[in-house]
Amino acid sequence: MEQRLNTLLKDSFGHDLNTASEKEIYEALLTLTKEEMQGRPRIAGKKKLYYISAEFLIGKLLSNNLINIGLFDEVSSVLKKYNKDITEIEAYEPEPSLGNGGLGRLAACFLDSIASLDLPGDGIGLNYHYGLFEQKFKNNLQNEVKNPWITEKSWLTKDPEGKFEVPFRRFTVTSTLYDIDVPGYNREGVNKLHLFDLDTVDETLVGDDTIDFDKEEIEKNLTLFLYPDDSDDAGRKLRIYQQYFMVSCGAQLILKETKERGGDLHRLNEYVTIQINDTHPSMVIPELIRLIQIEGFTMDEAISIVRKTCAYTNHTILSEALEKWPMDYMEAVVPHLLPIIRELDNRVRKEVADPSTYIIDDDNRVHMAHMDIHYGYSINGVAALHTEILKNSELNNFYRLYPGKFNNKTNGITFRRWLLHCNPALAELITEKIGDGFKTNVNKLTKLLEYKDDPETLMRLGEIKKKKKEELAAFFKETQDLTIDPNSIFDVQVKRLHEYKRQQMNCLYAIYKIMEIKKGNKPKTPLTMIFGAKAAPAYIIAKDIIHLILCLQEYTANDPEIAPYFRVVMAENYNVTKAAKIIPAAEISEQISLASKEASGTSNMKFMLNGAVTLGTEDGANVEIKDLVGDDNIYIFGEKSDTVIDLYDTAGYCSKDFYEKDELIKKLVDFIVGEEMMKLGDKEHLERLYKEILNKDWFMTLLDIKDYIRVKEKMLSDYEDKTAWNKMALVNIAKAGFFSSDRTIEQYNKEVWHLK
Ligand code: 26V
Repeated sequence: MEQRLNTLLKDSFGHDLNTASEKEIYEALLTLTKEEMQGRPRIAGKKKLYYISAEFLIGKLLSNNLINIGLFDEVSSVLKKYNKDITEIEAYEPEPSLGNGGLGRLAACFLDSIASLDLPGDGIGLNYHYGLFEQKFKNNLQNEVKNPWITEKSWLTKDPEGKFEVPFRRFTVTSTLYDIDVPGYNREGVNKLHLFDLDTVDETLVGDDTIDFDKEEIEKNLTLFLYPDDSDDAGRKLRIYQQYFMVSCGAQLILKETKERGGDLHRLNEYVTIQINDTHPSMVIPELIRLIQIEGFTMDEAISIVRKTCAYTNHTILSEALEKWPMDYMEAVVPHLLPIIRELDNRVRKEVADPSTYIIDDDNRVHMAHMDIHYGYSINGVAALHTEILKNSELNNFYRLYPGKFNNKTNGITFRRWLLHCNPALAELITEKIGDGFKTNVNKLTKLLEYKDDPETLMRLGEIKKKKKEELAAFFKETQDLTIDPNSIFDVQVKRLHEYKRQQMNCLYAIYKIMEIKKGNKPKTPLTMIFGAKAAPAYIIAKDIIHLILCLQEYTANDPEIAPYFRVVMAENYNVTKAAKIIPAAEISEQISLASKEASGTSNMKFMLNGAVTLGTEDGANVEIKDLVGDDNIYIFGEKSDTVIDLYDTAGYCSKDFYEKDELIKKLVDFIVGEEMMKLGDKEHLERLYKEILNKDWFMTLLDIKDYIRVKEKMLSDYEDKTAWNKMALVNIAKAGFFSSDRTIEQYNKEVWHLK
């Protein structure tokens, strides 16, 4: 290894491990790891999975790839010999910006697990040059700038087999394909993540420090950004261009590979299964039907083949996130799909009496999820409660038509990244206590329960947490010049910014804490509230909430009565890399969505695995966490999903009533536009947020705020008994095995894909 690295360094830079810079060492390791993976066989089998997704939030890959191919320890010790640290070397790797939140990170965890279970399955997505935006804070506001992540040397490898013609209404483009190898943990073979792109994309369309660009020139802009602004017609059409490009390339690749493997297209479903990750790739259904007809099949045959091949995962019940594309937009972009979509709709109309399930609605919009459900063979939710809500309310009309198609696959996370890599000291302690069997069989983690009353183990858990808190404090100092106290309680909410996730409710708690300290009720142990979140650039209220958090950050840092006891901080540009630093340092995991709205959540699982205790509503996978750890090891508050669904059905929630009837609530909400905040913040933003909460509050913050405060206060007072706290942490770690994405993938394979 040492010699190989030295040779690589010599050949590329004329250096060796003594003289090379950290960046050069990074590049040499990148080359070495890529070579190693390229020498490995493709995972094969008669039937192959294609996981199509608009997002793959893969994060940095160096350490994780080294862990999976079994070279991490060797590389680390060679580097150590030269006084280098692999984490510092990895700092030179840019984080690919190919996703937004949980949906994209889930796709990445799934790829890791699919390869680790030795199942043949590739990802199909797009190679966005500037990805999602990079978040920058200025004047306590979020600014968005482009996020160039593709450097000359990267994990991408051009694949000459990836040239496909994709026809649009007015022109045809030819794709280029980049691949990233996906190695399994302790496995011989690799799968691939295929990222399609266009050679004609022109990065100079986007200036420095902005995300604006000319939306008209599709051949130049198609793969510049993930989720380009869709607040105008051109933006919405661009999204259709992107989606069609992705699925047309994907479908052509799938048919080509199937034929190469000697597969008979009549029985495509015996060779291929396609998992549609949310509705962004839904056009793969009509596109495959189109392509199969070109192969000489009738419409009837093509439909029947595709119906047995595609499966759909639903990730949200929020109606604004369930895509419905106007027919005239589709006509303008992909007119050749319309006869097929109309035919699919006509067949539904002939068979089904219920108009609410039609694919094309009265306003001439195509409901992508409806197409998936009628013409896919499986539909799944991502946590037990979410699937029940789909079956019993949100998609009940479909469930009654196709009860057998509905199934649950509770999400999971890869323990390689979210334990072994991000918290090696914790992994070591676990190994010392129960052996390393848990690395390949996560259920063995429950053996840790034998140590739940062992003072030494509990103390060491506390020490590991403390170390991670110190590292995070140093990181905040270094990156944002923010001072936080590692002896304070770290209370963390990191996730996309959305009103249903209720970061604004957490802000109201911060205001409560400020008011209490001002009254003289100082906390025994200081508290640090840590946020991390990006808001969609056109989501005004979400950006107002960020503004409030940043104003609270400034206020708590500068008020001498508050600062020693309480701080609010917000990590800039929250991403996978930051998650790996923040989550292991967390003690309280905030999972406070309005019950019924968070399909699953996956950070809740990462926190649990790293020994944080959940403060949450009975929503998404929190419900399953609660069932596993028991009521004594989780803090639950708020109204349940049934009540919430009822309140929506009856329009029974009025935030103003809560505001007017409760003096405390009134004070908390008024603080947003009070003297302190107005001095630091922008009137327009703060007033808009204030009015939103007072007059609308669509996600019912004020419904749960009192119970939230009550339970959070109880949690903070329980923290004072460190041994009891560490015991809760231990139980959470021990019970986290269920949330391994290996378990999720095993279930997909057994119940949906049937690969090997
Ligand atoms: C997307 C958007 C985009 C435009 C603004 C409004 C809006 C609202 C919601 C969404 C969500 C899209 C789907 C999604 O990301 N779902 C997440 O999927 C995770 C993986 O299954 C799951 O853990 C999260 O609970 C779920 O929110």
